[in-house]
Amino acid sequence: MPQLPGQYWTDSGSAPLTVPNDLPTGTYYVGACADGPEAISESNETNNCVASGGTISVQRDLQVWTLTDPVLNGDNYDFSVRLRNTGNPPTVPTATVRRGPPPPASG
Ligand SMILES: [Ca+2]
Ligand SMILES: [Ca+2]
Repeated sequence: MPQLPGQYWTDSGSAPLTVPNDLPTGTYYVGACADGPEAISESNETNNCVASGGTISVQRDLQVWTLTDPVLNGDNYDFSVRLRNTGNPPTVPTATVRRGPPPPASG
């Protein structure tokens, strides 16, 4: 719909915001830009973007919560691992099985 001079265009509602897993931890804001693709030539290109007043905190903390000892079962070892994200945003953790000496104790 074409915008007449001085008219407002409103888009409201709720949209999911997916935080990429590789986004470093930190504090972020949400920005909105008119003419986001910068496809429209304007008399003032410097007033197109606004940042949210509130911020999003990205503070993931994935942990191995429990790990059972491996039990030989035929040619395989069975074990169980339980992972936990104690931070935010929602993150689907993945477990990696490694062999070798145990890692140094933490803390
Ligand atoms: Ca523009
Ligand atoms: Ca503008």
